[in-house]
Amino acid sequence: MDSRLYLVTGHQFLNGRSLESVIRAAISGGVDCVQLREKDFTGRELLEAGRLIRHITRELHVTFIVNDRIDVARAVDADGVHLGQSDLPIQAARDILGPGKIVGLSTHNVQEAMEAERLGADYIGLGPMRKTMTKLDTEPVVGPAGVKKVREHVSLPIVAIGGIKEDDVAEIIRSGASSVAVVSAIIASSDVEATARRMRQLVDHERGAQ
Ligand code: TZP
Ligand code: MG
Repeated sequence: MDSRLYLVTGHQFLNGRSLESVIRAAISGGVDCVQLREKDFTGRELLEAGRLIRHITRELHVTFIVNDRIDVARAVDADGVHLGQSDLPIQAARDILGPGKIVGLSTHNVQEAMEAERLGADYIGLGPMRKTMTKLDTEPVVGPAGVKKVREHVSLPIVAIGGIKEDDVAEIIRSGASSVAVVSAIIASSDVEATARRMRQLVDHERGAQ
């Protein structure tokens, strides 16, 4: 899992644009991993969106991850799943998905991050970086300082998430994150491709300097 700019879906930000057009524009700008995360979709809606994203990401050679739903990930042959602390354990996901699939875990502190590494996660999500209106039931803000602390204890890829805007990217990557995950900053942008391109360039610039 060597993502640099990770897009998480949020249909509430589409504003009349199609999911397909927004995802294609984001990938053109430099998104290299797409996560399907739609908490209020039915199973059928998830399956339909998952098939669409699988089609696009396969064509464009981008990683495709499904949030929470291991069954949907398997049904659409996603590259992996992203699990929360209360979802099925990592090993159960591996048992269901079979070999070669990516399993990411949401973490919020050093202890959860170290446990994720011990349990064999492929990467960790870490957040929130800032307060965000996209997810209201978040843990306390971790911020770039939290990334730095976690980086001192784990060698897994760290995908920072939560309230990240363009101006935050450089500091977060400098603090030791491998990638930034974004919902609203890219999906709600009036120029998705240009925003993604600038964010990707910021990540590339800082990672090149590491
Ligand atoms: N997990 C922690 S914060 C968050 C998720 C899914 C939402 C991030 O959305 P945004 O719009 O990038 O703040
Ligand atoms: Mg979850």
